[in-house]
This record gives sequence, C-alpha cells and structure tokens, in this order.
Amino acid sequence: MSNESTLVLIKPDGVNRGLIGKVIDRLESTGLKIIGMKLISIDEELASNHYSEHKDKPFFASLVDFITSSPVVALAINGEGAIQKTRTIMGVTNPLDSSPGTIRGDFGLTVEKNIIHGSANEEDAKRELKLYFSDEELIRYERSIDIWTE
Ligand code: IDP
Ligand code: MG
Repeated sequence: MSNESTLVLIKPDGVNRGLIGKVIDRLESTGLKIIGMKLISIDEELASNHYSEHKDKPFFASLVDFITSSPVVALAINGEGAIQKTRTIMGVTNPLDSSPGTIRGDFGLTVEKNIIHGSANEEDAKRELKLYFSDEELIRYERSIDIWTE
C-alpha cells in the first residue's frame, strides 16, 4: 500500500438530503485526511469530461442532468491506500447491492442517485483530481493523529 490521493464527490442527492456531514464523518473517521474541499456547481462540460468513460451508455444523459442539477461537495482525500479504502467505505455502485455499513448501503436507494463518487483507480484519481482542484488548492499538512494512521 502507498500514500495516495483520490477524488470524492458528495453528489446532488447527498447535498440536498443533508448528508454532507455524515459522508465526511465516515471518511474522516477511518483516518483518511481531507486535503481539499469545496462546494461547487458542475457544468455540462465538466460533467461530460468527468464521466467520459460512460458517454456511450444509455444512462449518460440522465447522469449528466443529475450531477449538474444542484451543487456537489468535492473532496480531495489522502492516505494509505486512499483510493481502495474510499471505494470500500462507499460500497458498490447500486445501493440495492451495497452492504449495510457502507455509505451507499446505508443512505442510497437508486443506482443513479447513489450519494457519492470516488475515483476507481490511480489513473482515474490523478485525472479527476485535476478536473476539480488546482495544485494550490491541495493543502499538504501534518495532523497530530497522523502517527496513528501510517
Ligand atoms: P461508480 O460510481 O461506482 O464508479 P460507475 O459504473 O463508474 O460507478 O458509474 C458512474 C455513475 O453512473 C454511478 O455512480 C451512478 O450514479 C451512475 N450509473 C451507473 N450505472 C447506472 C445505471 O445503470 N443507470 C443509471 N445510472 C447509473
Ligand atoms: Mg466509476
């Protein structure tokens, strides 16, 4: 495992349902570190770019409509194995299949409105972090608890 960074979005359903705090709590409680955070509106260009791997899927237009419908919280998350750890905390894509104890399993109901996005792998994480954060917006800092999480 190595120290790595990943992109998380709290999607419009998470923001509108008042779940920002709960989602951040789940991530932070594991020891993962927030190194970037902002509330933003995603425009169609950013949405299409972010989800370009899905551009030929039948749900693409609906997904772009959904993710641009209302603000999202973008988080840059850092830590040992942060990419896989975040995916594990999120649960699988369809909340009907996600285990209890995961964010999607506990809070989500539909495959589209599934509360949270997290980068799938190292290549996606690098690409997606650049879409949402400039280098200056990623803050490197030491926390006193870091000796317990490394
Ligand atoms: P992931 O978010 O778990 O990585 P992906 O397959 O990359 O899942 O899909 C991206 C997003 O597209 C999902 O989080 C979900 O919001 C939406 N999505 C995926 N599959 C479907 C579907 O079959 N119908 C509607 N929306 C979908
Ligand atoms: Mg994905």
